[in-house]
Amino acid sequence: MKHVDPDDIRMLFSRAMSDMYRAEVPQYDVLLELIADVNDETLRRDPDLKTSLERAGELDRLNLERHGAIRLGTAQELAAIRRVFAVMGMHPVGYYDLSVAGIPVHSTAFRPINDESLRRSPFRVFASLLRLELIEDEGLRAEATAILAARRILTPRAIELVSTYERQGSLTMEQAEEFVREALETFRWNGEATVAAETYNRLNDAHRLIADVVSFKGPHINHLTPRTLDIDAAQAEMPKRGIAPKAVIEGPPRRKCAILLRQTSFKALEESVAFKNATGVTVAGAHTARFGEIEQRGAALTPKGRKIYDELLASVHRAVQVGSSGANADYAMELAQRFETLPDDWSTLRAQGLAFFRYSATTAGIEAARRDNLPRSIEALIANGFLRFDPIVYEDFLPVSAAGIFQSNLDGDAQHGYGEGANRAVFEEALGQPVLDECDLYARAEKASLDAALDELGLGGVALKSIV
Ligand code: OOG
Ligand code: NI
Repeated sequence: MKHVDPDDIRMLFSRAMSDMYRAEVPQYDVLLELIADVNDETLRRDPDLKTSLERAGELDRLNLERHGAIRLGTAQELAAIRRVFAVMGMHPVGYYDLSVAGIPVHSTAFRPINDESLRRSPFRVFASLLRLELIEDEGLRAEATAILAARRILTPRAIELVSTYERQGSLTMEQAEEFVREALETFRWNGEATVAAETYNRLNDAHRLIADVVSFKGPHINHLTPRTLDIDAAQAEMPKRGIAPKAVIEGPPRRKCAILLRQTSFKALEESVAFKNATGVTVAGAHTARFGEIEQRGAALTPKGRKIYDELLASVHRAVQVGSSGANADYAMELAQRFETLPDDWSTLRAQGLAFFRYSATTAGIEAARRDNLPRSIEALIANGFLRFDPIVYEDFLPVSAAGIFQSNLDGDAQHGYGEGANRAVFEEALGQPVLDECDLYARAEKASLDAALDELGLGGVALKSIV
């Protein structure tokens, strides 16, 4: 029997999620149209970009979503979801503590981890686990815990198919299609709250996010995020199409050499909810949680580069309070100015060891190798045009940006200060395995590309002067 590659299951799943979300959140459909228009216009203005995307096989999948996000209530749910995503070749990478930003969750990203899988379908899910221990009111905490303990977020058939996958090591096409249909049910919006309006209100008063996680049947997908080639243009275009964007674009400023991740979103929409009161009578209410986001990705930074990024960003945040009236233009200016100290050309970023790169042998290099005419250092190979390097795309998230995305959809909410800091060990125990280290993955991809390129040049195993 023919077995399906996890990459193909992920592709099926992300398409199904997209169709479902477009039907559920009409503004998201408008956002997708906007993105497609901005991308078309950017490609028209920049034929070189078009050629390079074409060469990389990126053009066809340009307007596909790159990520989504969910919020889970318990350790058991997180562990179960890990098994679901594993079927689709998505593994937990990175740990993000958001409690420092006043958000009672910690998170990871389930994503493909090798080059080929990322190329085929880069879809990933930012998954947060609610930290009930951060609810101060003991009674409310106990109530929320009991509500969550009673719910089952996976369908019985989804659980069976996950076990089948684990037993067989793969699924047949028929099983894969059924798995995607069943898994989709976990993330579907359901406007029937599992709690009374009165309970919802108390949870909501503790934190909007707590109400969002605890009051419903499962972890509804709360946004999907397509890729844009020009996030500044997309941000400017949103109000023109009746979409209210968040105040500022998160992440680094616009640069010649794009780094890490820039993101913006539109404000969550109010959706009607049916609450059931104690006597079984339905009461109409509303909930705001679901939104749309866009992202533009750049190069992955090394720990050294990332440290500089974090420090520069922190200095911007100290100087300008985002969200205070009139501060948005100041913020953008401050950000651009402070980041001027970070080199903005690929050669310097590489030479200083600030970003990760993928190396490849050039045609000239392969010809020179045939004539046995190659220098014996990486730097000289590059200088002679025998070895080329391209930035490795950042595939992960940024905690400060994620906090900004969360917060833009919790507006009106008082700032919460949660004293307790990160608790990675608790998160990993809930998950049932350690999260993978993103820097490790980039470093390995870089090394593998360099080894392969040197092999191609006949220099494999030859002692060379090192890269940086
Ligand atoms: C997740 C917010 C973070 C991102 O892209 O950084 C996020 C959420 O709202 O659940 O999606
Ligand atoms: Ni997001």
